[in-house]
Amino acid sequence: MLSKTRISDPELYGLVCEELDRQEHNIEMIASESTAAVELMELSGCVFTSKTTEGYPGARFQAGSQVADKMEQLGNARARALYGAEHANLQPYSGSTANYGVYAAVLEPGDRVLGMRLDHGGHLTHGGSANFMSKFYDFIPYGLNRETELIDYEELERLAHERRPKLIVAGGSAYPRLIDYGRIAGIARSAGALLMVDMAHIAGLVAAKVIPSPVPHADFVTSSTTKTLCGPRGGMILCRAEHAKALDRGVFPGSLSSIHLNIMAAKVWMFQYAASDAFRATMEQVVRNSRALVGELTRHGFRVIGGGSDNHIVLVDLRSKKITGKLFQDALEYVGITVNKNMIPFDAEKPSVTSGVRIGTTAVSQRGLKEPEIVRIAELMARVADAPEDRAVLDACRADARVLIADFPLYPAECAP
Ligand code: DSN
Repeated sequence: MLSKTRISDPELYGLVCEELDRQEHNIEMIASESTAAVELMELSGCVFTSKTTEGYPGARFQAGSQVADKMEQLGNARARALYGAEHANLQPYSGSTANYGVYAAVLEPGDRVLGMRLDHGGHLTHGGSANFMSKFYDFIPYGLNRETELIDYEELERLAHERRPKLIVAGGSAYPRLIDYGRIAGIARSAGALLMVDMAHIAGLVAAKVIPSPVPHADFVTSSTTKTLCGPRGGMILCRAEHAKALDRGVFPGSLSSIHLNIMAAKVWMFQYAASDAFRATMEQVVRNSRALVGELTRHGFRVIGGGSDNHIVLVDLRSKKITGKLFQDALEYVGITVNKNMIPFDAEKPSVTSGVRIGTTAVSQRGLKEPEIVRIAELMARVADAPEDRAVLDACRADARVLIADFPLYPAECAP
């Protein structure tokens, strides 16, 4: 791969090599990341890149779209089969634009929407004040119960009945436990609201049937395709047949234009892979690794938000260690363990500092790391937390981290990009 770029743009080629080297030698634990299969990179750069098309199969705005039609139909069929969904739309460019597609399909300016607070584990596009959606719609936030650190379903129900939203949005980007979709669907029905579940983070675990699916409960299910689903950087939406027409209009022309057919091709491959036994085994290991990490971090004196993890996310409260999320993130990065600082519920720190970190187990599980390696990673994290500014300790941890990850190549030697 990149044999032409190496000649035509050595400077850029060098940066790609540098990034490959970084990924190869670091322990990547950003919860929204996965490692792209070689096929995903091949397909993301395939000839579909050159084709412009808008609209839907059989009703395009550009000629020459017959092959694109077949490809999109194949992908839609695979997505529907994988998730048991009545309708699929693979055109969104990302999880965020998937959410915009649903909003465009069902909301009018000023409509009310209930979404989980960003600082309690929701997402910017669920009503975050910095996101431009909040200028158009009347977002009302719900959050977590202070004691359990689980979704406060009573508050959600009360808000739904008092504020009568048109749409309830469930799901988030830093929620480590299962969500009771049946309960939220019941609340939505009783309040006359539609339900959208954003399963961006957990789409792979759902596909592998390792955790419960929101699809039977929700009117719309949105997702990015790059997190636990381990696909390309893109998005998708599933919905009930009754909403199919409105949804498709909400995506195109409602919120997006021409399709990224090359990325769509990679999604089509991803759906086939996500139906395989190998993928299921990886997803099972993702959850086992998260649970092992919870156990080990707790043993080392960290406090885990929500009392544990049912998915790929471990959200850690660092206050018992008397360090901030930023300091811990930066110290771990130096050591070669990549995580991100993250607000914890009712956090007193600023978003740029935070009292927590979010750790994800998808990419390390893809590389083959299992519980024994998680024990070693947790121990490294504990050593770093105890001396985050001691260069000698960090250097020793860095050496140990490199030894640990060296046994788990990122790509087989014969197909390294
Ligand atoms: N929402 C961001 C995250 O979860 O990291 C990006 O996808």
